[in-house]
Amino acid sequence: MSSIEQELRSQPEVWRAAAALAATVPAQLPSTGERVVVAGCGTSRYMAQAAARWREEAGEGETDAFAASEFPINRHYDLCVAISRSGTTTEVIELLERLPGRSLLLTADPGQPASSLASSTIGLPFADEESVVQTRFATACMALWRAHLGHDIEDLASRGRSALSTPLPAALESFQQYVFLGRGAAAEVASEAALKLREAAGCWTEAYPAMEFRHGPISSVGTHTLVWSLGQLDEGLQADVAATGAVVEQSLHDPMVELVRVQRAAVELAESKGLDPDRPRHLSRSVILVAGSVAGTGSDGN
Ligand code: F1P
Repeated sequence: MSSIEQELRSQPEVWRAAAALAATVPAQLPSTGERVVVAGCGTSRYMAQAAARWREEAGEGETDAFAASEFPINRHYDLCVAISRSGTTTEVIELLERLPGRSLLLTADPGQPASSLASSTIGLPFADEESVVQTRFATACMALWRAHLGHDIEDLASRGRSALSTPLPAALESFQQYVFLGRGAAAEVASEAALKLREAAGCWTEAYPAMEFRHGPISSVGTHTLVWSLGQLDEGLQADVAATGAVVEQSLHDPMVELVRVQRAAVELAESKGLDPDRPRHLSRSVILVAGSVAGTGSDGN
C-alpha cells in the first residue's frame, strides 16, 4: 500500500488527536475579535483559505488568507498564522522573517527553521507524512482549527471513517477533465481537491467557487468532464452543467469529509495510470529555493 493511502486512511484518528491538542493550546490560537491572517504554500495555502472562511463564518473575527509569497506585509494583523508541514518552505520562512507582528506556526516538524522564526509554534508530529502529497497533515490542521471554533470533530471523524469506504464516482478513470466546485469554505477545499488529482495523478483539474462556473469555465466542459461539487449545487446551475453533457457528482457532506473521497480518487487515478501517488513528477516534499531556483527536499519524482 502506498504511503498516501495509509496516511489518508488514518485521518479520522488524526482528526481526533488534533481536536484533543486544540483543547490544550487555546491561548496560542486566535482569540475572538482578533484580526487574523493565515498563510501558506500549496496545500497549506488552500487550508489557510478554508480556515479563514470557517473563522469568519463562526463570527470569530475578520480573517484573511494569502499565499505566503503574496502576503501584503504592510497590513496590520493581530496574529499571522503560518501553516507548513515541513517548516522549511522558503516563502514561509521569508514571510516569518519579515513579519512585524505576532505569528503562530502550525507544523508537523517543530525542529525546522520556521519554528525558530515564529512567535509560537503548535506541532502536529502525529500528522506528519512520508508521501510528498499532503493529506492528513492538511486536514489535521483544519481539525485543530475547527475544534477551536467549536465544530464537532467527533462527528466529522465518524463521517470521515464512512468516507473511506463509500463508492467513488463511476467510471472515474474515463474522464479527461475534473472540475471541483464549492461555496464558502468548500470553495477553498475545492482548490485543494483539484490539487490532489493534479499532484498524485497528473490530471487536468480546475476549481471554482460554484457560482463563478458559469462565468467562463463552463465553456471548456463536456462529456469528457466530471464536475464534482463539494456541496449541493443550486438547481439552475445543476441544469446548466447537465446541459453540457458533463457528469455531475454532488456531495452533501462537509467538504473536509468529502476531501477524503477525493484523496482516494487521486490514489485510484494515479494507480490506474501506472504512476506512484507518493512521488509526483517535478515535485519535492518541500520547496526550498536557492537563488531563485528549486533545491527541493525529500523524494522527487523527476
Ligand atoms: C507546501 C507544499 C505542498 C506540496 C509539496 C511541496 O509544503 O507546497 O503543499 O504538496 O509537498 O510543498 P509545506 O510548506 O506545507 O511543507
